[in-house]
Amino acid sequence: MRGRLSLQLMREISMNKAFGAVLVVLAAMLVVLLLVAEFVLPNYVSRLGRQLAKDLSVISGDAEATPRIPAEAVRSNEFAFVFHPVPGAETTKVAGVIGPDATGGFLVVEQTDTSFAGGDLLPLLESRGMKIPADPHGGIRQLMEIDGALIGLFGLARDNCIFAALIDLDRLEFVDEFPCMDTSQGYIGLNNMGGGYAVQDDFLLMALGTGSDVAWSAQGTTSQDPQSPYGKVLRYDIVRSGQGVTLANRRIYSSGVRNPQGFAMIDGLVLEVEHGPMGGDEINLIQEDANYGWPLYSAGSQYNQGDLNSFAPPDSSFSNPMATFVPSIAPSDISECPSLIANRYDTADCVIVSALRGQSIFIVLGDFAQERIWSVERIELGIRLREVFVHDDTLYLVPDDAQVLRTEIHALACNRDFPCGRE
Ligand SMILES: [Ca+2]
Repeated sequence: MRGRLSLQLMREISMNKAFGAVLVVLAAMLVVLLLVAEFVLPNYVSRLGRQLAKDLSVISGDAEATPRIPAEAVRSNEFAFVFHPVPGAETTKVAGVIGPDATGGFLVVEQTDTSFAGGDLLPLLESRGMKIPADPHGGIRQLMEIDGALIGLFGLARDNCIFAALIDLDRLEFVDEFPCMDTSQGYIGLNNMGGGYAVQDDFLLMALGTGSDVAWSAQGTTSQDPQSPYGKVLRYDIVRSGQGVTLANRRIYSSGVRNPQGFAMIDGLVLEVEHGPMGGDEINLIQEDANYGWPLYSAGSQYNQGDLNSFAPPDSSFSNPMATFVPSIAPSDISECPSLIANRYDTADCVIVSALRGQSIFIVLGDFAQERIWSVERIELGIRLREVFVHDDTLYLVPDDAQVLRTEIHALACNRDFPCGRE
């Protein structure tokens, strides 16, 4: 009995030992798991993270020279954008960027530039009694390239007037000179002379801003004056000859624009972005004989909170914008989408809008022939952008006070037809 008891006791003790050993092993395993969780897994995760960051971060060594450029990938809903500053392609306040050429170089023309391929502009202006006014800011507002020929839209001054002119920068010759606006009649806004152009086979569409004050009433404005080329989209015939390219037969194509900033040609359609009043920045589909309303009909209000503009009821004689940005973004340019983005949204038309004040790019989708916009996605970059363009299917951005940015795009959204990570 006693022996049985002690055997039983020994069994129990042995079982307790075994149980204790199991506990020790379990505790040891737990410690190992905790150690793995504490040290190994994070390393593994961070290795993945580092790899992802490496894949999606700026590789160019020039990134530090322009610290405001996003150093890491900026994500939209379905894409990651990585920005590579282009060495040497510095910009401050550009009138236009041409390139890249075969060597990867860009021609960057600043609004203050006076020396071009054709020579120094100042003696030519002096010989005609003209100058580039410092206030309001004159100079080249838009660089246009037509079959390789470069033509600039300038804001110039003479006597008591300020006016716009087109100058061939290769031959340093005047192509067109626009009427004088009397500076004694109030503020003249050379900053409102705008820009934006589109080449369509044998003609050019070019926007010319109001140039005049941005008052709400028609008084003192030019956009609704059928005699004035200001506040209009102008059409020129492109004349090609052995001497190169020149422009002829200027006429008003459409009217009622305020301060146009850029054009994009999408499947033969011309889209324009312009600076409107506060809450009235627009995307317009540019059509012959259309009137875009300024200053009689527009969304938004004055920046000084003065008189409100008329936006209701719609006046059928004016064309509504395809979209208005509220709050204002100061759109600076508009471009076709690179194919990676365009293909992702292949049932939609696609453009990218850049913004100064908005410091963003916007992916805009819609049915443009029907003047319909379905979505506007804002991608904040935190830098003022003056131009956006696509060259060889690569998206380029032109910021203020920084280098031209080549944009690398990765698809984040994916499915069978649209694999992840395509560039
Ligand atoms: Ca308008």
